[in-house]
Amino acid sequence: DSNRLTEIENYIKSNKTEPKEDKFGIAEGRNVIFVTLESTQSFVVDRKINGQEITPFLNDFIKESYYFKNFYHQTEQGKTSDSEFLVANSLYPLARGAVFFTHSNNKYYSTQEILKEKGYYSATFHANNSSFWNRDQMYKSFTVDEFIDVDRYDVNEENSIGWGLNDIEYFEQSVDMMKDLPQPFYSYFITLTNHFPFELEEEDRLIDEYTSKSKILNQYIQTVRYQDEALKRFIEKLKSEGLYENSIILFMGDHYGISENHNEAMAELLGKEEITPYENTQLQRVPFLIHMPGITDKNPEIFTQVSGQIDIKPTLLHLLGVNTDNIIHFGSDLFSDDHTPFTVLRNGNFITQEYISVSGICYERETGEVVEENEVCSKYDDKADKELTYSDRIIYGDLLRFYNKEKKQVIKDDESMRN
Ligand code: GP9
Ligand code: MN
Repeated sequence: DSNRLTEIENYIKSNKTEPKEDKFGIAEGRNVIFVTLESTQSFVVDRKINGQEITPFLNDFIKESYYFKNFYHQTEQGKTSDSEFLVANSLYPLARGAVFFTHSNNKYYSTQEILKEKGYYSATFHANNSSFWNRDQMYKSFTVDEFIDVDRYDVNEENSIGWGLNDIEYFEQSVDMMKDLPQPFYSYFITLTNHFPFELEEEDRLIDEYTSKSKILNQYIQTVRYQDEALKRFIEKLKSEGLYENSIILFMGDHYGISENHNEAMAELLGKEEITPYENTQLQRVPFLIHMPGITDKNPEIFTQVSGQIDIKPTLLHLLGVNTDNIIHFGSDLFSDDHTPFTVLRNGNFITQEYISVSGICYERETGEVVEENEVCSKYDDKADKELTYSDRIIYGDLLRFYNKEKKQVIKDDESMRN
C-alpha cells in the first residue's frame, strides 16, 4: 500500500537540500548531451604512460569544465544498464541481477519523462541490438522518445571491432542523426570500444604499448586512449555542426573496467605496493564532468566532495531549472551548500568525506590508514542501509505506482483504493 511509500518519502524529505541559487537554471533550455564512457575509471585521467598522456583530450576538457574527482560508480551486475538506471531515476540498482531485466514494467519517473513535461525530446544513441540489457522494454518505462540502435548505423567490417561499431565512427554517424532531433533534446550516448576485452585495430593504437604482465590492462590503456580521440572528434563535430554552444555536455564513466584479477599489474601502474581493499574501493571512482560552453570554460572548477551516480539526476535537473522537491529520489544536488558528502556503493561499502568503510573496516579516506575507533564509520551504517533498503523496497514493490506525477505527491491510501 501507499503508506510504504510515504515512509520513504519522509526519509527523503528529511534529507532534502536546497539548490544553489546561482547555479539553478543556468543551463535552462539547453540541449543535453550525456555521454557514458564505457569501463572508464578515474585513474586514467591525468596519468602518463612512458611520458604519454592516456587521455590528452579529457585532461584539457576538464580544464574547461566542472570536474568531480571523488565520484564513484554505484553499479552491480547490471553494469552499463545499472548506470543508466541510476542516472534516469536516482534510485539504486539491485544487489543481484539487473533491474533492467527484472523490473522493466515498473512505474518510474525518469529524467527523460520529467524533461518531456518541460518540452524536451529524448533519444538514446547506442550501436547495439535494442534488446541488449532489455533496453527496448525499459526505455518504454522511462518514456525515451527514440532509441537509435544498431539498425540505424552503417556497421561494416572496416568500421567495427570487438563489440561493434568503433567509437569514432559511432560519434560521426550519431551527430549526423542528432541534427534531425527536435530541440531542446536530452540525448544519451553509450560508447562501446573501451569494453572488455579491449580489442583495437593496429592503426587505432595511439599510445605506445604498455607492458605489464596483464594483457588486459595493457590493451585497456590503448582503448581508453582511442576513446579519448573519439571524444575529441565528437566535440569538434558538435562545434562544426552548430550543436555545441547551446548545450550542456556531461561525461560519466559507467563502471570499472579492470577487475581485481589484475591487481598486481594495477599496483605497479599506480606505483603502490599492493591493491588493498581500500585501494580497490578508491579504484571504483569514475570520471564525471559537466561542461557548459560560455560558463564552465570561463570558470572551470574541480570538486573534491564525495559523490556518486545517484547524485546526477537532481544536479542536472537543477541546472536545467527543474524543481525536484517532490520527486522521489535518493541523490542530492552536488552544488547545494548543504549536500552531505556520502556515497554508498551497491555492495554496502560507503564513503564519507573523511572515511571509507569497506567490509566493516574503517579507513581514513585520504591516507588509507585503518581507523581503530570504528564508531566514526559505524555511525553511518544505518544511513547506508536505509538508502539501499528503501530503494530496493520501491523497486520490489513497484511503489512509484502510488505516486501521482501531475500532483507531484504520494497518493493517499483511500485514493489509491479507488484507482
Ligand atoms: C552493451 C554495452 C556494454 O550494450 O552497454 O554493456 P556492459 O557489459 O558494459 O554492461
Ligand atoms: Mn559498460
